[in-house]
Amino acid sequence: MAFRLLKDEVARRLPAGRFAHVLRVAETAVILADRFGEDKEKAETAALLHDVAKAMPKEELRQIVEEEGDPARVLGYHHELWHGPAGAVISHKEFGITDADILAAVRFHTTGRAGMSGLEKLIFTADMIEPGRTFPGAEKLREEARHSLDAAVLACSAHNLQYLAGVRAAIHPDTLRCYNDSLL
Ligand code: DGI
Ligand code: FE
Ligand code: FE
Ligand code: FE
Repeated sequence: MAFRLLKDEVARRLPAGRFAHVLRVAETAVILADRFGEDKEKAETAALLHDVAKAMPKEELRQIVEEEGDPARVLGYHHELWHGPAGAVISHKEFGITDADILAAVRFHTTGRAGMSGLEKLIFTADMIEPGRTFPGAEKLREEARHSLDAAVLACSAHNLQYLAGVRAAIHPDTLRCYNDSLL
């Protein structure tokens, strides 16, 4: 699917504010791909699709994740974690994406995981540092992403853990593994 069509189809599925975030993630992902030698087209495609399931009703998300057997075991955790896996299913089935790396980048963009590919790291990072993110500490994460993708993943991952523990949210095993793995 051409970017233009893909963009229109993603726009159709999201409220305007969320779609604007998706476009900023795509711009950020292309910059990071350039900086760290990743495939720019794959980065843009994965970024455009990363939140494609974000506006779907919770029960629809649950059904999609259940149907594929919940391989990442997200259903026992907060429903915020369901849109990545569901988005990967939709990217494959409805957008015809077959590239396993793009699908993994969409699937794991919220939690991260151990052993991420360059593209997965890039989408995980771009989602957190796109220019619309203004949370305390965002600028520090952008700074890390100026010189090293691995340093950026570690910083984003540490930020996530601190935030989640701060609000007493349950931490998904992949979120924790992402952090531990990025220390190595
Ligand atoms: O979809 P976005 O808002 O662009 O960002 P996201 O998909 O990275 O994160 C969605 C939410 O998921 C965010 O509020 C943080 C939360 N989250 C990330 N990891 C975990 C988590 N929530 C829980 N409960 N556990 C996690 O491990
Ligand atoms: Fe997301
Ligand atoms: Fe994220
Ligand atoms: Fe996002």
